[in-house]
Amino acid sequence: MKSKTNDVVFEWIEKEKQRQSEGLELIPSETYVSEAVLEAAGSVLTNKYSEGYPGKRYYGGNENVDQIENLAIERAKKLFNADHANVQPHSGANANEAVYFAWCKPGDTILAMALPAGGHLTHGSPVTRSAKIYNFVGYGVTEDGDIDYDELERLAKEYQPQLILVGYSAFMKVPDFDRVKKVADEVAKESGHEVLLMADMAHVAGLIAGGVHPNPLDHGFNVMTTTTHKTLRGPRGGLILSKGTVGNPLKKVDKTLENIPTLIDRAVFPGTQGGPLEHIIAAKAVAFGEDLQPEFKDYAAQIIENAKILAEALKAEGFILQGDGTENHLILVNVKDSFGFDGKIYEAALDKIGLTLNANALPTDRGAAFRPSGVRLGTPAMTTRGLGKVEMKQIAKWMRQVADICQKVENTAGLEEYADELAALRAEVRELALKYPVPGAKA
Ligand code: DSN
Repeated sequence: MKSKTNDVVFEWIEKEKQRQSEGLELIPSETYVSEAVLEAAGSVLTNKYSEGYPGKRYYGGNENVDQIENLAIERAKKLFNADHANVQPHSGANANEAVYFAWCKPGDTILAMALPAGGHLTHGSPVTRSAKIYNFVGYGVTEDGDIDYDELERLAKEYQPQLILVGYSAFMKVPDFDRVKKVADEVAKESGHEVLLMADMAHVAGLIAGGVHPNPLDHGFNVMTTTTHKTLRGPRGGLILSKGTVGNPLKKVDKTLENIPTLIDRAVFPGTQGGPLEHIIAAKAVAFGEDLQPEFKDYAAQIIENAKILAEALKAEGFILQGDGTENHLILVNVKDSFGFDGKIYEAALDKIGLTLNANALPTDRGAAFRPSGVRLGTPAMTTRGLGKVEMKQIAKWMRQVADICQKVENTAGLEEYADELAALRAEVRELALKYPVPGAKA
């Protein structure tokens, strides 16, 4: 839809539509929302203040907003077999922050996957606010890329954390939730305090909703956080799901695992956020409605199938993969060991041909965040556009051709020498991309 105004902003939006349409999006945390999700996100609901919760607002005029937020909550609960859903977090970071705030007091210990192992910034990276408030202890991954469960158990027994977190943004295995639950039960018994089990499933929430990945809430976890814009194909935002008794968010409750739904509501508002983004909550409700449809199960299954095909094709082209493949939507390529250059130059070169992914540190990188040895890619976006087996193999071929160019240059500036080759590849990518339109990017 073309804007009716002449503001230059809309020229840039049109250019972004073109960029998205003419390129292939391989960033594993991105996908494309439906036109219905876009419409809700761009609606008049953005005009409304709704602090509080449905039926318990601090402003009048919320009769329509209440219906929408309740629908978002009910759909989210159904998708994840949860007793409670808080749909107000503005982002995944806010969702995580609210859970820590709901359960922990300053100085409490949280055991989470370390950032270099594939964890997330909000899981205790020293540069975050949470890390200054809580005592984060980090577990790692084994050589084959799985969670180091022995280390997790050893650290849990040693530090007796109040909260154990399973979650990640660069991890390609399916976690053993039962094993972590067993560790939490043992820590609770030995320490005498309850241990909150939290899963940050931002990357794989759509796979869980689609029934092709286990649901931590079905394996004894108390809380699951996620963003809504990754595999769930919703608007940019956060979501917290939990098991327990749902109480009145305006009333204080005891700090028990059973009360975690109410503790979370109070931690989101007024604990850590003000007015909810009801236009985004409406878009979440629309997306969750789409995620409940049978076709979404096909989408989720196809994401994994495409990822496995792409992983095998990359291996056949000479790429070394972390964990030697993938069990979900995400692939970590060790470009340094494969071809001798770093992830940053490879990211820049692929950008030039319209393949978008991101340079990413590998667990073996130490303090090399700006020149990491790997790149991270995935299939949620390409699967939404309808690409399949043939196209996955073609993408691997292009990636090898670009790798061959990168091997011949010293730095990003050196790519200029190969501008003609890169332009020819760019034209091939564009031709394929335009055959698979981006939902919502029509002229
Ligand atoms: N930035 C997201 C990702 O790309 O994984 C996580 O928040």
